[in-house]
Amino acid sequence: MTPSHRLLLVNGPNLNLLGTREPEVYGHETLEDVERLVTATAAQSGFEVRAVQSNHEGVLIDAIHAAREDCTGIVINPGGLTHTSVVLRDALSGVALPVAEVHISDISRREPFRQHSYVADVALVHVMGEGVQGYASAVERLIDVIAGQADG
Ligand code: CA2
Repeated sequence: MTPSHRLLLVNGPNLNLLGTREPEVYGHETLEDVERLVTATAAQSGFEVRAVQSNHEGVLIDAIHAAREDCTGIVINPGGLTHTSVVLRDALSGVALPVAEVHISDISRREPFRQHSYVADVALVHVMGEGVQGYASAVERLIDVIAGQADG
């Protein structure tokens, strides 16, 4: 598999708890379901996926840096780091890969502290409030962006 056919899927803190609590906000699907959905969606376009979830900011940053070597795009749900982390944002902007930011819930309609994203302006694709299915939309739209960059 060539580097041009791989996406990095990043899920931030607490997303390992998906499917265990707060189903009214985050649904019933688990992190494993998310990773399976993203892998299947990407495979339809010939992309493979490397998935990482961590509750530790530095682990996420190291995975993003490593993506420079062999990935052409990043799909990320930064979890709560969305609203706090300049260092995560700097890592994404530093690797200069196209980024899709996904949120299961619609953060624009939740508490005021969730309404700002440090990641938003380094991402080319934004999906929120579509539930877990939003990861599939994000993958499709990111692959369109990558295909557009390759063409032009
Ligand atoms: O809507 C999203 O996808 C979020 O990124 C999820 C984050 C939250 O901090 C963001 O504001 C929006 C939280 C992820 C925690 O997920 C849990 C899932 C089940 C049970 C507990 C936490």
